[in-house]
Amino acid sequence: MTRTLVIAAAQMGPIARDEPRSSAVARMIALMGEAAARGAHLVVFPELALTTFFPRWFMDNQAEIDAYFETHMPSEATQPLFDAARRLGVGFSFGYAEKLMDAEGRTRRFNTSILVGPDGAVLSKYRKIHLPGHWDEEPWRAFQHLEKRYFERGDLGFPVADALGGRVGLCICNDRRWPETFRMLALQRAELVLLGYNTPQHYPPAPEHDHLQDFHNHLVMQAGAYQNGTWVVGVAKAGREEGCDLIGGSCIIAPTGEIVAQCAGLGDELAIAECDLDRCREIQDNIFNFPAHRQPGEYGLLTEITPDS
Ligand code: ING
Repeated sequence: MTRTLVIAAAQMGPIARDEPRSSAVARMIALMGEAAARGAHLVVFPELALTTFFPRWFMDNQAEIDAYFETHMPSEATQPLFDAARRLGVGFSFGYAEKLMDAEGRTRRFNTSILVGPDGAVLSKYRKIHLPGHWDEEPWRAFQHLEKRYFERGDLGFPVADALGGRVGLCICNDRRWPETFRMLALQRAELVLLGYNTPQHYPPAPEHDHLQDFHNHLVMQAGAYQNGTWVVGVAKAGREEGCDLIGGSCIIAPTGEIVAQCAGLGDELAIAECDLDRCREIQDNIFNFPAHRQPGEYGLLTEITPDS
């Protein structure tokens, strides 16, 4: 009996600044229904899937910023998505802006992703650790990237959950560019890594790399998959969103690093593949058999905290 999951990468096109959550959720339910009809067990949605990518604008009115955050999950707006998943019997993951009051009474804000089982139970939660961009308004940029201003660094580590018959890890967008992310998940025996992203075609600090964004997107996810022997599902919020072109390229990647399914457009679109979780063994028992070949005693620098690390 193989542990094969039919997984759908559920890419979403642009979400307008004034698009209500109910509209984004309706689009997600439509994608989920089509995925279930095509046999999917798991549907993966993008980062910050409920609203437009608001870190592209400088805001200093906290109430205006907080309008993009969820204070409960499921919330009134997302309850229909949880209900649809339960009705269809599918698991799903998606990203959203999370706002909470902690035990000390402090307000916390994170760029968050959750994995929800077919029964509607939240099986895993991750808060984005690698926050790209900058803190202050930088008017020279065609658009801002203020994740460091609007979110705190995640405080849940890199979680791997027993879910859907396998070991499932979560990360978000910029995390995929850092090899440590995939290695942290693989060292906890991840077999499947789910991530969403909002990635502009234009990268203001290095516009000479704009034509490389799609290449870098797949490069880092394919490397992460192969070097750790995990399946990787990367899902875009894509298209021209409030004048900012976001790349697509949502895909499902095998533990060999091969892309086995990919979205072709920049709108709401599914890419579906049968993912045999046991195929991780081909890599994790051989070329990247950590106990046999990895040399952590030589890697001390990797976790040293120095001014230039
Ligand atoms: N977006 C981008 C990402 O890491 C970025 C930020 C774009 C970094 C291009 C470097 C180059 O895909 C988010 N949301 O992290």
